[in-house]
Amino acid sequence: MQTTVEHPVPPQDLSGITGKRFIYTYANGWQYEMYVKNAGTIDYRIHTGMVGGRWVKDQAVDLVRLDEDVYKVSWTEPTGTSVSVTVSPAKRQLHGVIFFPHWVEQHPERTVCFQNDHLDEMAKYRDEGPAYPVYVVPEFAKITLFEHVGEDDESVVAVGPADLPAGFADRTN
Ligand code: FER
Repeated sequence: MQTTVEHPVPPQDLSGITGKRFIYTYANGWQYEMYVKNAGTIDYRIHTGMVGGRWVKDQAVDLVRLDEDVYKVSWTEPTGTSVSVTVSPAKRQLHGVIFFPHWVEQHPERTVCFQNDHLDEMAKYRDEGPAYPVYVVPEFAKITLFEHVGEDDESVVAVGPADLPAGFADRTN
């Protein structure tokens, strides 16, 4: 069905992305893992890159289906970093745009932790800034692993990147 000015929202069947875990490597070499826990929440781990070692549970996101096999996940972190990721599961392709506040570019190591245990600290850093100039990182990525693990499973992302079995992020399918 075509969209119209009165009805601009295309069909929103999210079953192709909810309950999925995927691991991907951006063109700049940064390797990430996202678990779409449900239609409004992700857990994730950052395996390598500027903030490699960082991991987060229960990040609230906006998730939409743009088209057949195209989804967009967007959110703002407690650090002030904003992210918008477009995912094409069947094509195993992804495009992310990360908008880092200036303080994260200056001190990326401050955000490398299990963020849920440091929410007050992150909010303090965010409010101290400086926020500007924003460091924008737009990159394509290849999805190297994509699997259905089911929704709302707290065991999918339960430990930090450093505490995973050897080779965990290198598995492909
Ligand atoms: C991603 C890009 C960036 C992602 C998470 C981030 C889970 C988070 C960045 C940050 O807070 O430092 O693809 O996926």
